[in-house]
Amino acid sequence: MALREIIVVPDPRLKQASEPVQAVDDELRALMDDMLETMYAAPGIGLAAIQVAVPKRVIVMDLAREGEEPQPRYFVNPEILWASEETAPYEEGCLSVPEIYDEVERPARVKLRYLNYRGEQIEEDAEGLYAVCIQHEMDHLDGVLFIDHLSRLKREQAIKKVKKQAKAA
Ligand code: K1U
Ligand code: ZN
Repeated sequence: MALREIIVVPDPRLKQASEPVQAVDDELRALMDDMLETMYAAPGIGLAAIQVAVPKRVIVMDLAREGEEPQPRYFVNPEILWASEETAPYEEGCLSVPEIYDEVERPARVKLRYLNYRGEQIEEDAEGLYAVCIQHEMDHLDGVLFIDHLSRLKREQAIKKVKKQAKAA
């Protein structure tokens, strides 16, 4: 396993749509292993492949709290089959927009279909932080960042702040 570099705004690769995966094979599992290690090291609770500059429709996630057993989850070619009309707000962050947090309103519950680490097709319902995180990560697969859900002013301020941090580093 290896740590990969997480790309940050305004890197144009974050705006590109990712390609569907053709096969869940050992090469893809090696990418998912690297992504999980990179996500834990950041630290974060989710990561899309494009954040490590790989334009594939792959996501990793672990929503276990500190002190709990790790619960790694892997999503290949995820699809949202249904989203609730009811929405819920959540203060989101993103490893590709470091140190910026803001409230985003999204459907409160979704039904998902995806392939897991073994390539098996899974359908399940998500709510709470799971629903927030999978929608945030699936946005990445379509080149959408959580700041794209904010006003233009807030988005431009966020990018300016990240650029300033990068210069100071
Ligand atoms: O960059 C990402 O896509 C990961 C992002 C996921 C996310 C967080 C909050 C709402 C929606 C999606 C993060 O993991 S940001 C870091 C973070 O939330 C966190 C880090 C350490 C402990 C707990 C949370
Ligand atoms: Zn993100």
